[in-house]
Amino acid sequence: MIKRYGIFCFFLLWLAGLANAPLLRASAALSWNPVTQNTAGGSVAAPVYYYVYRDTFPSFQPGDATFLTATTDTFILDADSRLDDPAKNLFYRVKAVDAWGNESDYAQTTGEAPFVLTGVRIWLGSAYQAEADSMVCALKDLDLLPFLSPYPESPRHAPAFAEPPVDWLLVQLLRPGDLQVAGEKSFLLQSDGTVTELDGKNPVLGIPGAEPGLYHIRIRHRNHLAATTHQALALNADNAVEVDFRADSTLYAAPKSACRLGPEAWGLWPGDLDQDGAIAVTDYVLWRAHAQSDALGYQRADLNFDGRVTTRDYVIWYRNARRTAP
Ligand SMILES: [Ca+2]
Ligand SMILES: [Ca+2]
Repeated sequence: MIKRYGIFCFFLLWLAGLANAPLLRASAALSWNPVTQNTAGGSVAAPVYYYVYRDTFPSFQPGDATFLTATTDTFILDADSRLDDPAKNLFYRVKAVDAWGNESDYAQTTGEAPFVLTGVRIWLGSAYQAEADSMVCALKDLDLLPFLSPYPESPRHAPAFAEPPVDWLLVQLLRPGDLQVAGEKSFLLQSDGTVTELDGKNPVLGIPGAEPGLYHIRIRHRNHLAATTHQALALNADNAVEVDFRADSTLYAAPKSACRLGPEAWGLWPGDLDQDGAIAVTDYVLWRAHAQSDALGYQRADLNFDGRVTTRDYVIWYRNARRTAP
């Protein structure tokens, strides 16, 4: 029988001056309460080892690829160079294993920044195919999707695509009231509408920078109209609250921001090339500027995702500009 242990974890980040280094280097101290008894109140077979796992996003899965160290101490000092990178946050998980191989649950994920978890499903208007009830994107087959996120607010880099996604998305948390961005992160959109981590599978999205609380979720795509949840949702760091924009138009804050794609399918309107929140003449101007070239590539004005900017993209803009006009 495997006995379970409870374990609690603490995290501290500080800047340490190295003797011969003129610059301050960041270090992270991670400590936890020792495990002394199992959940049935029995004693623990010493020695107890603590396994520490580390990665750059909060919803990472502990495993061989993320294993950092095993120790009988109840703390570690981490000096990974990524701690010095303001664009990256490191997160840690710890579990205890006793001499008999009994394991604790993982302590709650902790790290450089507070975070909340969510899950999002959504369709992109110009990629959705009603017959298949999924999205197709020629950019996948043409090998034109970049490994670097196109959103400078969250410049993530995917090492590789196991299965090419439809595109990159930016998930933002907006504070109720002033609607300012409290946290944002780039993720990948899969053809079934699921937004995932960079492995293309993990649907739990960790948004760093935000304490647990109430947030509107806004989904941004580089050439579609953004959508925001009508209601603020109570998000936390333990369970991912799921939002399915595909099935319910009442989820959208502005009724016109929900693009009807089928009897019960909703998604984002294609056409907001300049990302100003409207499909208007300024988007047409951008389209026209890019339509001068016959270049094949990952282009904002390519609304139908075939790799080129042509009149087919203009037709999509024209149709949607009329429908979404105020
Ligand atoms: Ca626009
Ligand atoms: Ca096109």
